[in-house]
Amino acid sequence: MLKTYNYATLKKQEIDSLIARNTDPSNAIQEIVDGIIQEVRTTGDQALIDYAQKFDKVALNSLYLDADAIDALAQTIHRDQQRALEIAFQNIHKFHSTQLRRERAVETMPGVKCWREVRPIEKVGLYIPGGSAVLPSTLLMLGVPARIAGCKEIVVCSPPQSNGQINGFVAYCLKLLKIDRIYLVGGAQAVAAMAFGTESIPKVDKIFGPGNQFVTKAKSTIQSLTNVSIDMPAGPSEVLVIADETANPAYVAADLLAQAEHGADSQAVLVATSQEIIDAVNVALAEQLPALPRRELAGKAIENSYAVLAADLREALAFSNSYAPEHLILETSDWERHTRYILNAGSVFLGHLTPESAGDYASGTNHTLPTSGYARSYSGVSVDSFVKKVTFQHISEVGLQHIGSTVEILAELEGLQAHKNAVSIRKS
Ligand code: HSO
Ligand code: ZN
Repeated sequence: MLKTYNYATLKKQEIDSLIARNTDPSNAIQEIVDGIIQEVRTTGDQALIDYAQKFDKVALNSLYLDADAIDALAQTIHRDQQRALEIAFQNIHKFHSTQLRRERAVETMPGVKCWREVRPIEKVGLYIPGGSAVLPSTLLMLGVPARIAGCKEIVVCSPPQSNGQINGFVAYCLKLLKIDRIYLVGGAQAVAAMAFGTESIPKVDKIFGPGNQFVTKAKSTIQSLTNVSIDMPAGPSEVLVIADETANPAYVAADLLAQAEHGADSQAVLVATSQEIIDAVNVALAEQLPALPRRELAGKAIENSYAVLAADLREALAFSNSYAPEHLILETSDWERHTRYILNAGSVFLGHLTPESAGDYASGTNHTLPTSGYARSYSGVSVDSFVKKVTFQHISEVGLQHIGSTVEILAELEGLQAHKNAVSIRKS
């Protein structure tokens, strides 16, 4: 049963506490992560082998699997599973390949030409979680845009299974992406290894990928210790479903549970335009939850979630914009008129036949998205995340005549004589 709040009677403070999520108030995680980072930084590969023993319960001979090992593992999965991964790969590729656009040069004044060119980030590190569910789809979501961007070196880390291998689905995705090595390192230690480099693992320029609280904390920590950047601060996954009287309660419940099964700390929020809808969704949740293999996790997540009763779709969207969900599903026949009011969301699913699962795997959009309210200011991962845009300019003789005196005056008013000279010397 979802706890229910009535939007009309909520005070600002209550809304603030409802939308707050994912904090580490005791700093306990930070302390553990700091220790791991320090250890990897000072003892490199040895620390990674020790942590594999401690956390993954495996004695590693080598910290990576090579192309032959990946090939062999990739062949262990069924043909229909290979096909499904190929279709997902193709759709993600199709959608992301339009994101590399060339911009036009701009002549800001006669003879003064400015433009931007796209350059790949040379070395990127992709973290593929192992934990309670192995997510080969995440490898596609990160690897495809990295390939399209043209990144030279793609370093992939994922925790080893107890047999010292990785799963066959991840192996098959590596083959689709033409990546011929995977490092068997998980957790905060993987992030530290890619940030500082070890004997085996190359240091990268940017680290991508979701993970548990330790991985997330490590990503935010290494930013202040190195010049390595990260895709975005990522917390537990979340969905907000908006439902009106046209919604099918069984579909709504299925979408909430698809989110809830990610982990006990996931949030699945329902915003509905009547109490009857909330009641019907609760009934459907009670029907569907017990049949799920991951019912324990999903049940806990549902307990930590809630429903909000809104007067209409506009009010529902106002709450959603404050919450800034990673995923927003609009389960209404009337979605078309409302999309323009969506301000803060990572990825949006429209109508009754568009489950989040489609975007999680195969429709083409990326599933690496801002959580914990960061959708207010961050976009999800795309080809943009794997490139820089470098500005260029060229000034001709005519251009220098046009812009010269403006620069001279501005340099002078800032008291920077050498700046002024750099122009004057060219004019005479
Ligand atoms: N919903 C997750 C992505 C995912 N779901 C992977 C299934 N596999 C975060 O967007
Ligand atoms: Zn998912």
